[in-house]
Amino acid sequence: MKRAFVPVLLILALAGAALAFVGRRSEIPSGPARTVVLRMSDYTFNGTNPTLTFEPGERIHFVIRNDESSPIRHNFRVVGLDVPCERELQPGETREVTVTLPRSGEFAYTCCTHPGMGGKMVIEGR
Ligand SMILES: [Cu+2]
Repeated sequence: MKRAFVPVLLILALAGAALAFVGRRSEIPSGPARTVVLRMSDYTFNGTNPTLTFEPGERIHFVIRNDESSPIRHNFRVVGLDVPCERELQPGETREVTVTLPRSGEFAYTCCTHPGMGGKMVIEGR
């Protein structure tokens, strides 16, 4: 009697965990963060200061690298998100920061040292 009971409980527990996981995935993209690489060179991000688009509530792992070939220092921030200016990056240095985005909105990413250097981040609803 006891021997049959334990596997049944185990199966029920596993099924419950699977359902909970599926339910969560349908609401918000979760799991590992998506990596977005931004290279700072010639006073731009990725050459063109592109508009970056994201999904609501997405988790993003930003990798910001100073790729200048001359001794120009840069400093990354996102206005309106919890990504403030930090210490300046020397050429070759990298800063990594992970954020969970809100459900909607538009934000500006920029270099604290060079205010004209930067672009837009747009969260696209469905
Ligand atoms: Cu800069």
